[in-house]
Amino acid sequence: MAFLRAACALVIMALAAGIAHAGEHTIVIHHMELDQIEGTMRVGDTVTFDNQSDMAHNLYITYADGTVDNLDTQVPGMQRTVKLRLAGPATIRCWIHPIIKAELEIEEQAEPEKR
Ligand SMILES: [Cu+2]
Repeated sequence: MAFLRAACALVIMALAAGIAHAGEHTIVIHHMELDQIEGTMRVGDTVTFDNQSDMAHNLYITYADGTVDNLDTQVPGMQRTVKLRLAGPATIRCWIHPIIKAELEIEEQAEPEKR
């Protein structure tokens, strides 16, 4: 019985950890560059781009399979949010300013072991 309760507690803890893994990240857009990307990005995480520059941007993210999520135009002061949907290397770029480019590595969702 005690074993069963312990196993149950483990499952609940694992579930809670899984929920906690759906992280939220914010990346500030400066004049012509993005903030450094920090922390581990995982599938299911949301990334909010905060345009603190004085010009409009239109970011898009290209996933490992070549598919694209377009964030549409964001004028100064506007935030746009994207939910990461595929693991692997990805690239963030701006349609308007090809000089803006950031690489990121998206990890699988709810990976139990930590590096
Ligand atoms: Cu731009």
